Order: sequence, then structure tokens, then C-alpha cells
Amino acid sequence: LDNILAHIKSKKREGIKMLAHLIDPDKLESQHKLNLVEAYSISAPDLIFYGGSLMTSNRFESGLNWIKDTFPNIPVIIFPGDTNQVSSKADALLLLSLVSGRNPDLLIGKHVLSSFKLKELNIPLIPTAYLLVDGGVATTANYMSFSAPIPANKPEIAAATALAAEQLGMQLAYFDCGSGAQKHITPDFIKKIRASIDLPIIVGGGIKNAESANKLWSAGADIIVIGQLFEEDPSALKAFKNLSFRTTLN
Ligand code: 1GP
Repeated sequence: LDNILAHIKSKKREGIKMLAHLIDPDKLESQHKLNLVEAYSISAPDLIFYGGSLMTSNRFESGLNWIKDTFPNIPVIIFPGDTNQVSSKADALLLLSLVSGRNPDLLIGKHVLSSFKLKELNIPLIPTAYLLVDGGVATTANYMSFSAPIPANKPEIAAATALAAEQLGMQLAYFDCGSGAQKHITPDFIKKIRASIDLPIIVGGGIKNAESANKLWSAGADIIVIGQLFEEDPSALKAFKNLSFRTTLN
């Protein structure tokens, strides 16, 4: 696929919902790889997001090579936790700006530091508004970003923030409670945002089953991101096969 963003937008237009599996580079040890190969042979995700807020291993590049070699037909999008999580092997990179926070480093500072490197790598960039939403527990993303998440009962703040990002020209809006959140974003929260912006909406953090994902898709999410559930049990991917998201909802 040469243009992932165009692909995502065309799916949105057709009302076809997408599932993204977030793979944490740290977790790619050999048994987990075998489990993923087996799970994907039954029910593969539409997209792979790759990256993490904190890396404790040196596996970024080798893990990415393994994913591209093993699942050549699934687009791999880097979801960078930091400026060192970049590679031209990926199909695209979410150029995240943490618009829910007021930490200048994550709004523009890291981007300045990596702009020429990204240009040289020639990797397709997708300017993405990244919004952390309170999921009931302190997550790595919250801690590492030195920023307060949007309160879970304030969708109007999220809607106004996402609309501002759309007006600034960002292409995707990613609402994240952080990996391992106690509570995920509610369908009502997503409905309020859907009514305010046209951008494709990505939702992740704390989604533990296909029913929750289905409700969020129906509420207006375009891409659901799941990490921890498939990390703990890759066979949980099976439950996502043949759900209504594979067909037209809108
Ligand atoms: C975190 O949205 C992702 O950035 C996925 O969260 O690991 O809780 O599924 P989980």
C-alpha cells in the first residue's frame, strides 16, 4: 500500500471499520511471535501499530523486520513513544502531537528534533492529534508525558480539542486512555466527538473484548486499537473475526 492515509480515509467513507493491533517491541520474544503467527492465521488485524511509551529492550528494528517479513500484507504504522522509534521499514508513522496536554516538547519540540531525520528516511507521515483521556488509572503514557489527561466525563473538551486539531490540518484523531487503562473511552464520549469532527477517529486503551469494540465502532470510531488483550492472549483475536466492523455500518 503506497498511501495508508488514503486507505484509512476510503475505509471511513465506505463505513468499513478497522482493527489495529498495537505491538509493543519489548514483548516480541520467540513464544509470543509463534502465538501471533497462529492467531493471525485465523483472524488477522487490518493494521499493525508498532511502538511504545517506554522501551526497555533493543528490539525496535529487529521486531519491525520480523513483522514485515512475517505479515507482508498488513500495513505497519509506527506509533512512536519517542524520537528513536523511527524506521523506513514501516509503511507509515503517526506524527503525534499531544494536543490534550500542554507539554511543549510533545506538542512540537520532539518534532523539531526529528524533522530532518524523518525527511531523510522518507517515511510517509500522518499528522495525528493525540489525546489522552482519563481511564481510571495512571498509565505509562500519562506518566511519561507530564500531562494531565482529559477527564472521562468531559467529552466537550475532547471535541473542542479535536476540532482545533482538524482546523490546524491534522489528519487523524487518536483518543487513548493509555495501555492497560481500567476503563476505556465510552461510546457516548465518542458520539459527541463524532458529531464535531470529520477526521477518522482512532480509539484505544483498556478495550478488553469484541463487544466493547463493536459499541465503539457503532458510536463513530473508525479504528479500534488493542494492545494488552492480544499481548496476554493472542487467540482473543478470534473473537474479532466476522464482526460487523468487516461490513458497512454507516
Ligand atoms: C495504548 O491504545 C493503546 O496506547 C492500546 O491499549 O494495551 O490497553 O489495549 P491497550
